[in-house]
Amino acid sequence: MRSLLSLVAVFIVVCAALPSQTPTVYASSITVNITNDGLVTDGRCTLREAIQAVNAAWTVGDCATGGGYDVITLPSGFYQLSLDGADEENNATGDLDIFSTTSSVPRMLTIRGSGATTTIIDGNRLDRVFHLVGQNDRLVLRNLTVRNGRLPTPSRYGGAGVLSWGHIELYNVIIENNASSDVGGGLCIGCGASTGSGYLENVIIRNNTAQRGGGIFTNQPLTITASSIISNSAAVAGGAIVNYDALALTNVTVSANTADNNTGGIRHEHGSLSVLNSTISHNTRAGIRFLAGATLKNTLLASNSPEGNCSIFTPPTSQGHNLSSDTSCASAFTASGDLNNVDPQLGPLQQNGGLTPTRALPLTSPAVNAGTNSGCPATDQRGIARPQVGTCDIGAYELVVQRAFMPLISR
Ligand SMILES: [Ca+2]
Ligand SMILES: [Ca+2]
Ligand SMILES: [Ca+2]
Repeated sequence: MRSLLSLVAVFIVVCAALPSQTPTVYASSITVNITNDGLVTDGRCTLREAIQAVNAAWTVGDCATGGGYDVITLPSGFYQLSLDGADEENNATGDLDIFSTTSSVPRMLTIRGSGATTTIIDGNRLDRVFHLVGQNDRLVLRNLTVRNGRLPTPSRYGGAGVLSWGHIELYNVIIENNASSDVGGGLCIGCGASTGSGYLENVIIRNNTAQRGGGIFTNQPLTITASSIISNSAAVAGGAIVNYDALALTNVTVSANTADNNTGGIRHEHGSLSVLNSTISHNTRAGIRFLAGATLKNTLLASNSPEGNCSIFTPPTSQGHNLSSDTSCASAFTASGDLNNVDPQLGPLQQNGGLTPTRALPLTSPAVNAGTNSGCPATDQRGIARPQVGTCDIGAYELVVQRAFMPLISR
């Protein structure tokens, strides 16, 4: 026993000595083998038991022992939560609470599905779905869908799909059909705690609803790349996103979001906003409401109405080569390469290759080859290499010009 205790002590010292917040100690891999919800010793390992094993850093139910840098593997299937209950952080009922206490030693959990369309975690409209509670911890979700979380009363902090009080990373994830009666329909970073941060890559946030921030509400740093925030709605403002901290978008499509009061697209309330090679289009009210400092480059805003593409209270800084389909951005889009009142001829929101929906540019679009290569990302939202034909396009989509096939004519 003493040797075990000293081993544990050594482990803790080693962890504490690690320089970054990335734990490198690999502890265990837990494979869930039943789609049911529950905490019952019955020979099968549920998702809730697997998370409990990670939280306890020990054996719980019928799952492998957790602790350290854990990986939970979720085979393809429909995982529907069924233990009703709310406002508790111990993973007993309702939302799946990850790292229920805050530890001074950062921990990390990866939950890995088999694919965004094949591993589905359904909240059954009982409570939110995932809650990262540990403020120093990291949760990585890969290759899965989070849907049908529901927060019927504002006391539940917001974030009906996912609420993060620590650092969260999403890769190839769909967050859809979640409903918050407060803020953050799909995702909330820092709601109720003002801690945490987020990174999203190849993520689709769609059909989520809230009072403010239908898709996302964040009061902490958030970086989004190669993702689509689409068809979300807010009863008040910020159909796609409400931001209060440092928000950075690269190769992101924000489209078809709605708000009843103002700003169907992005309501930038406070902090900083950086937008690079993104497409903000076809949102109701306004595309972006600028209430704090922002920078835009190679970014396309189109058909946001009736308030226009830009709703300017604090003027944003153009870093050049932005395009607006109307004149609402003209006071700010005065840098080199900026285009105002120009129709980009966007295609419909659909799968155009890659993992997320986009709006394509036709060859005749004035956005094609109108960006700057300076600071242009290496690929577009779909993963197509940039630049094509020598110059980056404006927006999240880079047009690949196909050479016409010239048939050999035999004489
Ligand atoms: Ca909770
Ligand atoms: Ca819970
Ligand atoms: Ca190009």
